[in-house]
Amino acid sequence: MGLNLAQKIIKDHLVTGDMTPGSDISIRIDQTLTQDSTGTMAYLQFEAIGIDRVKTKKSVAYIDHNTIQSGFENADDHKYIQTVASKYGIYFSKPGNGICHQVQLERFGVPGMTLLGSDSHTPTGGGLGMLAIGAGGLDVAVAMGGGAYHITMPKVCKVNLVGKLNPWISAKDIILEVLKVLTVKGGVGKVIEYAGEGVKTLTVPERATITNMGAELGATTSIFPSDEITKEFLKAQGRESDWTEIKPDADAVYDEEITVNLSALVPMAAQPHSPDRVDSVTNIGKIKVDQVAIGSCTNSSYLDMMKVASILKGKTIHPEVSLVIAPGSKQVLTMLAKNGALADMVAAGARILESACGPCIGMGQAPKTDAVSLRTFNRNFEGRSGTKSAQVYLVSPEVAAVSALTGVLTDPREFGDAPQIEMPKEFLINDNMVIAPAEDGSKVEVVRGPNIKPFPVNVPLSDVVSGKTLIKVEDNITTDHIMPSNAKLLPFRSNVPYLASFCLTPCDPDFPERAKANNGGFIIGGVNYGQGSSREHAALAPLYLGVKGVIAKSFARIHMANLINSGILPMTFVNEADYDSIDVMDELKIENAIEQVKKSNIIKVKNVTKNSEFDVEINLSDRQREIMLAGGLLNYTKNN
Ligand code: MIC
Ligand code: SF4
Repeated sequence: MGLNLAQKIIKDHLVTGDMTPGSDISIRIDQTLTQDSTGTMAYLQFEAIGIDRVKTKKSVAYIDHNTIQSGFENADDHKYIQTVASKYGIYFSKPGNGICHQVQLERFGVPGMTLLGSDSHTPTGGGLGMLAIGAGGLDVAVAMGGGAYHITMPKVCKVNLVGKLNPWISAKDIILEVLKVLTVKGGVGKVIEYAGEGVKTLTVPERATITNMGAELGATTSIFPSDEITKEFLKAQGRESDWTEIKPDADAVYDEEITVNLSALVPMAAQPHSPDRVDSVTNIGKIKVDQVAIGSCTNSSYLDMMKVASILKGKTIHPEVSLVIAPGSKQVLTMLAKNGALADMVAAGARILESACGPCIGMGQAPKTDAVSLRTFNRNFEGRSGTKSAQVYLVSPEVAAVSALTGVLTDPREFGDAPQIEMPKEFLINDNMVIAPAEDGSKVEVVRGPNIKPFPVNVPLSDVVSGKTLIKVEDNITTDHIMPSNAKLLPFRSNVPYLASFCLTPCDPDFPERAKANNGGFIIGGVNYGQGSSREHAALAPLYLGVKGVIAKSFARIHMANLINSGILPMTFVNEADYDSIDVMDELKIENAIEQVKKSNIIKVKNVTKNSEFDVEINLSDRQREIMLAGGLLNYTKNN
């Protein structure tokens, strides 16, 4: 039986386990990446593990999220990351060099390798034929130390691409279509593997847009084959020697399959407040637009920016629209500056931002009250823009640029001829903002500013786990709800005690106080609890507040792993109706917890207040059970 692409790379990297979907496997990690908002914590944890030098083929630390320096905090964290990187053998990408995923694709990604990143959009590397996975910082720290990465062997879902995109339709419309079909939980436990004739019609940056936003499906990762087009891209990046062909066997078998006809796609938008609320731009209609934001790791490549510049050239944006553009990397920005496209954008009225995440994570450019904001980004969760009442629509660069001119959501096919942009034969290569680590790390002094506070570490599991129900939330709660991120809070990513006082406040402003007053307790969640980002702060802040367990209808992959890594029990209802019987402030109790976590899949939970009992499932591997007993991955790693 032939292997598909994902299975081939997993097989090449398999350390333990067998490749039956659903079983626990561990794989060797070739490359890691961190960014600054998760990186500070990841490196503090790496230091706590106590290894002298990273053991990976290449590890890179990026500064791209916390770039607004309205106080000393972000700059302190940058300095910490720069020095810790130098000491332990990690390349350091300076602020201004670009968004981690864009730069990793351009300069470091290698087909067939594994990449683990402390950011949920790490699967961008799948556009190059990498097995690129997002994880919590502690998992990345362990991988940097040479530890294997543990996952559940995913199912592989083939997305068969047929036909060819029509003018004005772009890669963003493909992934929006896939999101419409599969929804934000449709990818959980799966790798999304793209195949079919349509693959050949897509450039590497277009493929990367698709694999990037595969994160919104909840997928373990997404991947394209590495073919002649990949080779051309790497050659243009001066890295032809990094290329190898990687494709599925001719008789490869898949667990699932869907077909997307590229020729039938139309311009799409994801409506507020979920990336899967997708409809065509024509169906949504000509709503008035206040802000247009172009950039983010989804759509900030040279190709995307050139399309935008060509649409804007010689025109002026609508008087009532604020247009902001953040090119994805220094490479992209320099090329735009040299060929005049940047001048066309500025002349049209665009506000140019540095090459960083920026408005995508609420780092500036929060829209006005009740604004309609069109964004080429990947997430439109409520409040993520920095303005709770804003209505964010996710669109392609084409829809964004044309709408910035007309002032209303516009189907670009009304606009005339689509821009024709060629992939450059040579990208402009200048890696002078990537600092190589010191040869001898022992001489490097790690600089720690006052913003860096010790992070919480759990204690081994106790035999009776009890506490109050502190909050009960609905389906699809995101990590942006659990641990909000914006220009005011991101500077405190290395200060969990401070962050904890904002934990879950978008759902209930009193949650942190209630948790403290009751010495912690339980969180009750709905379906897909913890979707979205990889931020382990969404587990560390609850840990700091004393949360002992989360009982949900189902979990998102990375968040569940982060809960386990923090020693917080993730439990799912055996009978979903039990969700309805629990009220906030009910006292819950698990007796004989150590024995139950060691041996059983089903655990009995007493609702002391209601004088009743219900069953929950803990779907844990043997290793995860040991991690739970030890009180988290750090304790477990130290013990072993
Ligand atoms: C995001 O897009 O939500 C982030 C900010 O990049 C996060 C990481 C973080 O919270 O620092 C992610 O996607 O993992
Ligand atoms: Fe940055 Fe946004 Fe991409 Fe997250 S999704 S890495 S915040 S650009």
